[in-house]
Amino acid sequence: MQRSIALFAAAAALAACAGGPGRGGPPAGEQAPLGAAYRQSVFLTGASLLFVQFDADRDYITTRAEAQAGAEAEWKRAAEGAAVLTPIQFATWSARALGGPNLGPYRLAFDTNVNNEITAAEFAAAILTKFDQFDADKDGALRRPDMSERLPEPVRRPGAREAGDGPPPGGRPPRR
Ligand SMILES: [Ca+2]
Ligand SMILES: [Ca+2]
Ligand SMILES: [Ca+2]
Repeated sequence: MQRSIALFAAAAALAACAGGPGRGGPPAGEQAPLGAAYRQSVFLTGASLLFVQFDADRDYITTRAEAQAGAEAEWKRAAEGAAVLTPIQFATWSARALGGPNLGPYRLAFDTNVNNEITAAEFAAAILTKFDQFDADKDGALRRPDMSERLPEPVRRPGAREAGDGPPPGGRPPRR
């Protein structure tokens, strides 16, 4: 008898933990968009690290002017006096500034003419292009929520089990 009570208590404690901090936190009206955001797999890339770094006056808002000045300063750090960045130099900078080659933005986003060299102009343009992508309301300012990105929605065809898995079952008639 004692034992089963103890087990029940442990199970209840586990269930409470599983509920997480969301329970009893913000009102339901505020919680709904957060839940939706999690379902849409929101993530941050190396670009957000840059724009946070470029927020020179630390007001949690990166203006386009701050981004431009930041890009110019970052170019000097990345190029270390060189006229262009080679792929190896870019990889070195990317590891330091962006957290590595897998977080993006990627080298080809900078090397727009694909000649294996990144110029100062290409470097700044790539950063400002990313700024403009993030700046959805086009007010020339990025706030932290603007910097999160979402995984693309998986393409689901009616009747298909998984994308690229062949024709949907029972869909088209067999080939003759
Ligand atoms: Ca700022
Ligand atoms: Ca180039
Ligand atoms: Ca904005």
